[in-house]
Amino acid sequence: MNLEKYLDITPELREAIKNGEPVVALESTILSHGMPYPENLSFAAEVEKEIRACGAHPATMALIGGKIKVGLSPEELELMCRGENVGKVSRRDFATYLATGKTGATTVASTMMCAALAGIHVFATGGIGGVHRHGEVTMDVSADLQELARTPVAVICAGAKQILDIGRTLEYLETMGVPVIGNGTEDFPAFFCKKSGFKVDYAAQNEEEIARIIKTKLELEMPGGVLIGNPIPDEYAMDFDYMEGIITKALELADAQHIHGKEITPFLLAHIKDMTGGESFASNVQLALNNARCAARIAVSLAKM
Ligand code: PSU
Ligand code: MN
Repeated sequence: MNLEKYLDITPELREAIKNGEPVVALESTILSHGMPYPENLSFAAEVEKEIRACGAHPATMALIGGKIKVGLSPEELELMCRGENVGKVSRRDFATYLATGKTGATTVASTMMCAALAGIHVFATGGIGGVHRHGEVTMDVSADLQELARTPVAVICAGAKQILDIGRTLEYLETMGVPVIGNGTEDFPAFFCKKSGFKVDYAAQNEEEIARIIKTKLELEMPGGVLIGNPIPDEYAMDFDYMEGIITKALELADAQHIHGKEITPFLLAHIKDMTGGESFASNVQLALNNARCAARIAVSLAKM
């Protein structure tokens, strides 16, 4: 593998990874395609600050100028947050973007690829992609799930949005052998809501226990990741039925406008945000910060083992 040609790791992260210090990977699709400018810029700064406050190094990923960027400069963060001519890169798009030098924001799937290539084991995001509603007909299943089946990176998320078929998403993960662990909860969370109506495989007591599970899986050299469901803090949680109503409307709109493929997730996210006003956005920011803290604590525990 001619990795050095493509991999561009900041000096800080290169040193940290070499020394086995805790590092938390972050995605850039959440910035470029999930949040408006300039709020995403404040969020990007805040999430990195929270990770540092917990004693870990943040590593935001992106594809820029034919390079896999591990850790972004302030200018690169600005570029990703402005999101002009920034594509959404999943595994399928990875080589094309590197070969053409196009600017790409990384999804959960491609951020896991970047993390694994750089030697990072822990990654914090907001929500993962999954099996879409009616996915059994459309076959729209996010590449995030397949990546969790193959790439050894632990992903800390607030579950999956109700835009997805959460039951089938969990069935898929079970088939693919991906452990789904709750951080102090038996419920698999539904992003804005603490409960989805579905259970996790195992309710871990705390981040240290989660780190032990990740460590064991790494030592066994089992392929694939671990998915950690970390529920949104109480004070920011939203009503499940209220969100169901909003999401049904957003799905109807997508249907009427024939939105398909990689466009559907950003389309639904943007419309949910418009229809709920600022409320869901504030919740989105808080759950992502909460996941970053959880991931940093896991990374710190893992580094000690
Ligand atoms: N779900 C969210 N917010 C997001 C995404 C999903 O609630 O920002 C983004 C993530 O980057 C995720 C991607 O990896 O969308 C999934 O896209 P697709 O369904 O096209 O695989
Ligand atoms: Mn899809």
